[in-house]
Amino acid sequence: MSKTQYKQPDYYQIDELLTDEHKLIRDSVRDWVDRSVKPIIDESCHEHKFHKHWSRELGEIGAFGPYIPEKYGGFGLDQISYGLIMQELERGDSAVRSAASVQSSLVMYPIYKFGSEAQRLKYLPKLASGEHIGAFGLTEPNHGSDPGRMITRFEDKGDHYLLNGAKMWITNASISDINIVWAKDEQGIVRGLIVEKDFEGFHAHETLKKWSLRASVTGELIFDNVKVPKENILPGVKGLRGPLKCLNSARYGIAWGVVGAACDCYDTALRYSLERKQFGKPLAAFQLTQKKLSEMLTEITKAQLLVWRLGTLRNDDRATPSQISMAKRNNVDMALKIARSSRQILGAMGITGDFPMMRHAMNLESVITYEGTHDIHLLITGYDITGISAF
Ligand code: TGC
Ligand code: FAD
Repeated sequence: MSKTQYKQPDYYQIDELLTDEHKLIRDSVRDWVDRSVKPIIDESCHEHKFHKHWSRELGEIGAFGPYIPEKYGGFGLDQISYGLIMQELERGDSAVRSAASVQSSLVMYPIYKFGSEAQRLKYLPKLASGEHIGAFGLTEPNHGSDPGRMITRFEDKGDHYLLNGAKMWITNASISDINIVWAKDEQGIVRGLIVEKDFEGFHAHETLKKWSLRASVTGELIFDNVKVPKENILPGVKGLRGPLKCLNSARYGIAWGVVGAACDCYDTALRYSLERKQFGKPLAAFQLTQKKLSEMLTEITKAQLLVWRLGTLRNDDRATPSQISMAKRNNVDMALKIARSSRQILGAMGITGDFPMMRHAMNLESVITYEGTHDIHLLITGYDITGISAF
């Protein structure tokens, strides 16, 4: 089956809700994925490799900071456009969407929202073009779901800050040029610091042997008495709500992205089931196959409507963090179930790299954990409903 046969499911004609510009953006990212990701992604995963040329190309197609104003190298697009870009990238692979999520929502967004004008002008254009890669350090070896208890600290040494601690499971860790590092000051208040890769005392190591997101670089950031210039603190935010606001943007992108992975799995399974015959009939003729396909399409359609509505709320700056949590949780779970179910439709062929299901399923095991686990997002909804924190 050729990649160009891909037909995105659109059972409720959601395309009619998109503008011509949205469709143009989506189609151009889809073309890039078909040209630059699909042909090499299986090999990249086997080799545990994120291709450097992807970064420059992601910059060229507008996937880095699509909603950041053009003045800073971004594209000034709306939130639906951002979502559509993430959807197309994750149809290729979650690792490619991760690269764009981290760069856009976890590195460019905090510099744009909380940075000084000098920081914006210095860092954003090179991040937008893909010349520089960014990373976001919140999680620590002993603090994942509870980042408020982080132990990474910095002291005021008069003409600079002195940073000590470590961050773990950080996307882009060993390939990043700049890192947004969340650390506590001497009063225990969380602040954001921009740590450049050449600062003395800063080390990064890649975490290898992952069975998930193999085409993404994940690693550790270590700060051993790192001297951070005072102008590198993000002046516009104090407290845990700083990193959590960045996560709202990234979680929103994930809620869209995983729809792309689910559509890729569904589309592949549908076409395979129409071609492959057993007992003298196409697999698609069996009721049990039709049940699987019907349930997949129903769940994809619900997920598509959820993110479209969330995008319109975000365009009006009205989406709440809890609404974003609900969409992230629902859509990742939906995509993971579809990856597994569609894999079964292909029988033994489904476990090979000739088809995308196993790769998507393995990736989605990370996606259901990072940016807040499945259960943490459920507790966020529970808190919102009841007013009682059950963390
Ligand atoms: P809590 O006391 O509830 O809140 C502390 C302050 O933050 C505010 N807040 C938010 N603000 C904006 N957006 C949100 N989503 C917010 N959630 C909370 C809150 O109002 C409060 O503000 P203030 O001004 O009153 O101080 O904090 P808590 O310690 O009880 O924890 C809350 C919890 C569990 C929801 C939160 O910490 C959480 O979301 N945990 C999950 C951690 C997580 O998502 N980590 C992600 C790391 S980055 C990552 O995974 C990148 S993967 C990248 C990729 O490759 O794509
Ligand atoms: P833990 O917090 O130890 O949780 C373990 C289990 O306990 C989970 O099932 C969780 O749901 C459950 N649990 C925890 N607390 C509660 C509770 N109160 N009630 C009920 N259940 C609970 N982080 C970054 O900062 N930057 C990155 O770029 C980044 N990239 C990542 C890339 C990958 C590939 C992965 C896998 C992770 C990445 N992370 C990153 C880290 C990620 O955000 C954390 O793994 C995640 O927040 C969960 O933390 P943890 O792994 O320490 O699990």
